[in-house]
Order: sequence, then structure tokens, then C-alpha cells
Amino acid sequence: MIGPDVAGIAERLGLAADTATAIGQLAAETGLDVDAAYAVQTALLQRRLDRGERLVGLKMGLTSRAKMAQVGVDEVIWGRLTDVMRVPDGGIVDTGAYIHPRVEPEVAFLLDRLPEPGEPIGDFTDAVRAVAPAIELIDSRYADFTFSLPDVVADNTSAAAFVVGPWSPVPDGLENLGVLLEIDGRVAQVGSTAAILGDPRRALDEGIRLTGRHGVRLREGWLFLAGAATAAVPLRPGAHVRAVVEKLGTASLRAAS
Ligand code: OOG
Ligand code: MG
Repeated sequence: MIGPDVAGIAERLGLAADTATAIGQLAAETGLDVDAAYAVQTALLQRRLDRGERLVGLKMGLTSRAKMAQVGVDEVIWGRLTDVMRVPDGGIVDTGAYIHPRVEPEVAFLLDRLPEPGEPIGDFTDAVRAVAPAIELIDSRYADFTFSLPDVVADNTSAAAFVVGPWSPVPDGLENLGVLLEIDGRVAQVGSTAAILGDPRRALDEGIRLTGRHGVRLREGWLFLAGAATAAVPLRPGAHVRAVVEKLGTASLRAAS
């Protein structure tokens, strides 16, 4: 049997992102399953590497109930981050470069030496050098931000841009820190790091396990976004966005007007 056209689907998704033009969902029409969707994601990454971008880390998606409920997909997923997606803390983004951008508060890890595949993470502080508050800007390439599980995996889990705030040494506990997402100084979302799989440290175990299924190994020096602690909020031109994570501080961005 001939499988789905992985390269062709990657091209359609890549062009949709490059031109900020929404497309219809592809999985049902093309028979794309989750494994083939991760192959599309790899092809999309290759397309970015071919134009000079560098892989700088991974992001987890749908590690909180709030996010699963918002998009109607209830499986933990992962995607790739490149250097071009990184916006400096306090930096400016152009909403016109995206289809329907949303922002969400996250926790970022700076990875240290990781165990061999199959080995458990012993001490979290051996595997993670530092932690930081972060904002992820997501932008589904599908019309109406509506997708199935294979669709969102193929679309690099809606990854578009991200901001990492100042790094701190790993605090004693990460499992119950208050999280706020502020838009123009007003609280838009309130949550806790407990929303991220009960403890964002678990997102790393899941990341190692789920990427291992596809032969991907996390690397020392990579960034790792553990997933949003709250639902995402639409990013409007001119908005000033701040994510606040208790003990870790803030990360911010501004959308050009
Ligand atoms: C999928 C990506 C989810 C998160 O932090 O849960 C994600 C989406 O919501 O479009 O990045
Ligand atoms: Mg996210």
C-alpha cells in the first residue's frame, strides 16, 4: 500500500507557515496517522535546517488539562524549536507574520547531561541545568485553530515562536508554583505549574519517552518547553504580554501595532 505523501504534506504546512495562510486539515484526507505525522514534522524541520536554521530544543504540548480541553486533543505531543523561532525576552513580534497567533505561559528547562535511552532520570538537577519562565507563541496552520491529533503533530504542534526569561538554578520544588499570563497589565489566565502533568519535571520524563519512540534523543544544551500551564490567549497587535512564574520571575513580549 502506498502511504501518505510525507514530503508533500510537509511542503503544504511549511508554505502555510511561511505565507501565514491557513489551510484545511490534512490527516483525514491523506490517511496520516501519528507515526507518519511525526515523519512530516521531521521533514518540516529539515526544510528549516536546509535554509540555515538550527535545532535548539524541543517543546511539549498538551501536558495540561486546560490545553487539552481548549483544542479537544487529549494526548501529550512534542515538537521542535529552532533558533529563528526564539524572540529575545522583551522583544517584539509582528502578528502579521502569523495566521491566528496565541500566547501561553510555560516553564523552560536548559538541559544538562541526559541519561541513556531507557534509563530513568536519576536526579532532576543532573538532567536540568537551569529553569526559566517562558512564553510560547503558537499558531496552528489549520483554519479555525481546529485539528485532529495527527494534524497537530504534523504541524510541529503549532510551534511558531517563544521567549525565555532569565534562567535560575533549579528550585527545590517546581510542582506548585503560581503562574499568571498578563495582557496589557491585566491578568488573562491564572494557573499553577501543578497543571503541567502534576509537576513540570514529569514533562521531561514524557519528552524522553515519547521522542525515544521516534529515535530522537534530547541533547545537552537544548531548551525544553514543558507545556503551557493554562489555556492560550489570542495575541492582538499592540499587546504587551507577560508570563509570571512564582520563584522564577517573568518573560515578556510585545506585539507590534
Ligand atoms: C497545540 C500545542 C500545545 C502546549 O503548550 O500545550 C502546546 C496547540 O494548542 O495548538 O504548545
Ligand atoms: Mg506550548
